[in-house]
Amino acid sequence: MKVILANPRGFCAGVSRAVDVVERVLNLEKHPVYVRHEVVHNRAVVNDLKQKGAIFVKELDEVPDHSVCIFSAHGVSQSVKEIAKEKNLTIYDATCPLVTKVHKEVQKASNEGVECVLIGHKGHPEVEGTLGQYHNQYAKIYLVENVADVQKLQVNDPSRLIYATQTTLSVDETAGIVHALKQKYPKIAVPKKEDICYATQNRQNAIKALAKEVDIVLVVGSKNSSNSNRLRELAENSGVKSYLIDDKDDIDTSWFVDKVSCGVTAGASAPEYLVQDVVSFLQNTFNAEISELEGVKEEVTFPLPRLLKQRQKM
Ligand code: 10D
Ligand code: SF4
Repeated sequence: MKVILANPRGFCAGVSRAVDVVERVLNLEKHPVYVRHEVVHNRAVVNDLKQKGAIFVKELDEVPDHSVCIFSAHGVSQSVKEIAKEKNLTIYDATCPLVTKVHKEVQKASNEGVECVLIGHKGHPEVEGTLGQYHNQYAKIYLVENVADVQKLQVNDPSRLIYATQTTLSVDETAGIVHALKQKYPKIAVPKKEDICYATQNRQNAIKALAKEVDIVLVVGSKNSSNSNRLRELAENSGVKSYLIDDKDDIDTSWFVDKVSCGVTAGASAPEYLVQDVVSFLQNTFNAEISELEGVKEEVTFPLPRLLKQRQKM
């Protein structure tokens, strides 16, 4: 069998930074380190950080007052920040700067009383955080998940309207939703820079190229990882059977009957060592020959949160 790896795949700059933040804070702080929500949606990453001492919680009411706490890469609402202040928590904010960029657009709209349509998945923590940037007595933020939601939508003032999106959506599906919004609200303002981030876009382009070359695709990523699910869907939409796996132990060898080529990629929150484990498994089981597609080189990096930089100098 042939195994072809997608490129780019795996960790994006926001995830690398968030994991780095947790590791550095664990080394720096003498007190227990709480993390609000899985810092990134990956079981292996979370288990590894738990082993190193991080205490993961769903909400801040599980965190004692005056503690040290990290916000996950997906970001938090303004009300979560207020609770953190009331509880006198020391916060290291691992929100990806590209999520913060979307937060700022939404805050600006809120301050100006411009209504906002957010495209995203209901209940996802990034969406909760972004919705929670909008607080205006007279104007609203609306969440739409698909074109049907756009058709049902009723805004107060179609002449003063913007849209924003979750950063990890399907580029193609979102284009369809944006098209429907523009048809219904011709004056809707477009974000200055795309909200779907570079890493999402690149990994989706890479899996599209990969799906043309293979007859089964494995996506390494956890079930709650939005961007990883989008990769699996994209491969399926290209007509290739695709599976989302946490690691090599999820592989069922019956998937490979009559298959001669297998593509492997990883979501933005899945570490490369899990991909390499999958590759070794395929090599050992099917005597597979390994190659990798060419892809765009990613050179994006983000600075550490200010408080962490300050405290590391002390
Ligand atoms: O579910 P998801 O794709 O938004 O998050 P995950 O933690 O899997 O990947 C990193 C993406 C982030 C933090 C959202 F920008
Ligand atoms: Fe940031 Fe994009 Fe990675 Fe999300 S997927 S953490 S927005 S770089």
